[in-house]
Formats: sequence, C-alpha cells, structure tokens
Amino acid sequence: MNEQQIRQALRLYLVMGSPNCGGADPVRVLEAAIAGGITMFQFREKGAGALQGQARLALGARLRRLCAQHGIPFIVDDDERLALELAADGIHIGQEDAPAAAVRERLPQMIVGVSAHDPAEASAAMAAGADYLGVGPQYATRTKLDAREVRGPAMIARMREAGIRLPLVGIGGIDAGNCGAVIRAGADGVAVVSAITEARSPQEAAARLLGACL
Ligand code: 3NM
Repeated sequence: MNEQQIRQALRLYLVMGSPNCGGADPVRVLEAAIAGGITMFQFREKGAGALQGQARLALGARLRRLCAQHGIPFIVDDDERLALELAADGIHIGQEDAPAAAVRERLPQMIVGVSAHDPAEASAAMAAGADYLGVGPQYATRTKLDAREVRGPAMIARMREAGIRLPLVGIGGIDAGNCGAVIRAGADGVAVVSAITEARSPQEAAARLLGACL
C-alpha cells in the first residue's frame, strides 16, 4: 500500500480482541463493523481473559480471513511472530515494544504503525521508517489500563505544526461525538475500540462514526 492508500485506510480503524467484545463472538462483531464501514482492523488480543497460544492463533486466522474477504487491511498488535503466522498486512508497535527500525528491517513488506506521544517520538518513528503513527490517548479511556495521560487533539496539532506529515490516527476515548475534533486537529482518521465493540449495534456504531469523521 502506498502512503495515500494508508491515509485512506486509517479513516475508521477498529482495534479489537476477544476481551473487548463482552462475551459476543469477535467474528460477528468484526463482520458487523465491516458492514458498518470500518476501513482498517487491528487484532489486539490483550488484557484480562485474552486468548493464548493456539486459540489466539485460531481466532486471529478467522478475523484475518474476514478482512481479506472484504479488502480491509489486517494489522497485528505488537507480536511479530503472530503477524507473520497470520500473513498480516502490518504490525503496530508501541514505545515499549521492539524498536521500530528493527521491526521495519525484519518485516520490510509490512505496514508498520508506531504509537507516538509527542513530536520527538513522532520524528523518531518517521526516521525509523514507520508508515503511520497512532497518537493517544485523545480522551479518557477505560480500555487500555496503562494508557498515558490525556493530551487531546492538541498533541496532533503540535505534531503537524512540527512538520510531521506521516499518516496519523488518533486513539483513546474516541466516539461519534468527539471524532471530528481529532480530524480537525490533523489526523487522517480515528482508531476506536469500545465505541464499536461495546455498542448494541456495532454496525450502526461504525456507520455513525464514519459519518461523523468524514
Ligand atoms: N491505545 P477505546 S488508548 C489500544 O493511548 C489503545 O495509545 C491507546 O480504546 C493509546 O477506544 C487505547 O475504547 C484503547 O477508548 C482505546
């Protein structure tokens, strides 16, 4: 995917694993979210009750297939081996994970996304060959217990003012009511977990977000 295609794919990015689905089947949740219009997906099997080993691989394979059927880029959170096993389109790494330059070198064919919290981290990620940045938390979130302090859309604006032009997505506490502010600050899209996975209708929630973020 070229930069413009990545920018477009980031428009509405669902991040999800089974612990986020409140007992619902993650395959059904993803199906509904795709029907509602999500443009990218990240398999993030983390937190209390996360699947391990073979069960994790099996769920990942089902979600991966669904994305392939619908032309949705499939990204794996953090785990290079899992990304390779699932033939993922990309990998997303945090500041605490393996260095971005090393991941970029080991997985030259994949989209590499990097979490960045300030202009310095964003510049470093760009120099390391990141394809896109995730910037969060934009708002308070209950989904990631170790999220950093909320800096809001203003941090995205600061990165853009500092000359960071990479495709960029905001994450953390984003819903249909506040996603417009994230886009206006300079993001190409929004990444969400609970606004879709905890909605009564993930399909309607995705469609509403997409409408609100255009
Ligand atoms: N990363 P929700 S916040 C996975 O700040 C993740 O980097 C974050 O979940 C960061 O949309 C977050 O339910 C969780 O708030 C976002």
